[in-house]
Amino acid sequence: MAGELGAKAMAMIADLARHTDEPGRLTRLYLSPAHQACAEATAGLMRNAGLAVSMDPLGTVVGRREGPAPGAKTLLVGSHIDSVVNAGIYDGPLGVVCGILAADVLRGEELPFALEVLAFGDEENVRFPTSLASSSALAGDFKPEWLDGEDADGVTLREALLAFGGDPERIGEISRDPAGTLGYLEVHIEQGPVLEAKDLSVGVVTAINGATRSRCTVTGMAGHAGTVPMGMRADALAAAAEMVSLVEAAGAKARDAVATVGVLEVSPGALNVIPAEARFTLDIRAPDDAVRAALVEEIVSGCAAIAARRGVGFAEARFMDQAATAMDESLIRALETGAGRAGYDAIRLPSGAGHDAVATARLCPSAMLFVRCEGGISHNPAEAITAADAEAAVRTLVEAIRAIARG
Ligand code: HGY
Ligand code: MN
Ligand code: MN
Repeated sequence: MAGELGAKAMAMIADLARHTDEPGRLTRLYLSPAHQACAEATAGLMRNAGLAVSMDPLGTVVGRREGPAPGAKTLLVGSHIDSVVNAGIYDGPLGVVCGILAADVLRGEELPFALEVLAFGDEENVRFPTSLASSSALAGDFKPEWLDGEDADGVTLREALLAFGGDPERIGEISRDPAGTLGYLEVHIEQGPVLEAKDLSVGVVTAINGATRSRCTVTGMAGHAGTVPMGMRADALAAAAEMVSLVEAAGAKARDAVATVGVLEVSPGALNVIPAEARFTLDIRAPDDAVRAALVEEIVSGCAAIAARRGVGFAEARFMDQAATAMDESLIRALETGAGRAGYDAIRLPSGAGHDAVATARLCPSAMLFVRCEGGISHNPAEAITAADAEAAVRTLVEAIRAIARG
């Protein structure tokens, strides 16, 4: 049943969805003007919930409620406000909005810890070759070389961060003291079909699949499409096409794994020029790290063999190697208790998608609450949830925080 909290959540998410870099569809990449505007709007929502707001050197918006006494531990609640290209509006913002609404509900109640709501800016890692950069910084895992990574226009993360108002020199200040951090909770759409199939509003995540991501370059030789005989070509695109088929076949064969080429760019990109270069991305995931490592090896060596046979170059630049990450049992139980007290059944289920909780789990106990989404669709403007399920998420989160407070 949709109540006031569900309606508020849907309105807040719709409000944040207005901030896009591409009119007519939602694209909000890390450190873009739309990210800046969305961060400011998120700060306003946090202030309305009674939180003291700041922005950290990487652009994460932090809303903080102080603990009962100096030195009290901090419970972190959050998710991300960056998006993929032509995104849905719930992937990320749902978790930030649920955290803000929970803080608002709990405003008058004593808590034995401080509470922070975080809106991370680089979870999707679509713009720069990074790996959960903004949440990794909390765990002290920000890699300095990420600052030199470039986007499609050749802008470095450092340049974009300075233009955003961030501070590359103060990133070290973001890392948190594990001893002072109670844990991290993240509410997120399931991005899969399980909860809908079981007719459940919410579920609790057991573990998050491991992921490997790379940018690959195939180097051939430009030539005249009308004069170079087929057997004398170094066609970068034809080679890449064979590699893409290899990726799909290997992913389909491996146990519980997925392998995707999401981006393929060709240059010079003229119909009568034999392609000189093809650039594509690899995204390879599995719940079992050994299965993923073997699949990565099979794909990369397979691409190299295709390149050798065709007389083209092949280079793989890996920028993510995230191990599979188990969620914290005691926080899993707190979320289950929360769901029960809020009046919802919940199951445990794994996450095929990556999340900021992978990074925070290197800092503190972390756990995630999944929310049913229509058809399991995500990374697609058709992404949808109901106000009733948003209500279930906020109420479950509030009760889970109360359960943690009761110890
Ligand atoms: O790609 C993912 O798994 C997440 O949406 N960043
Ligand atoms: Mn997400
Ligand atoms: Mn996503």
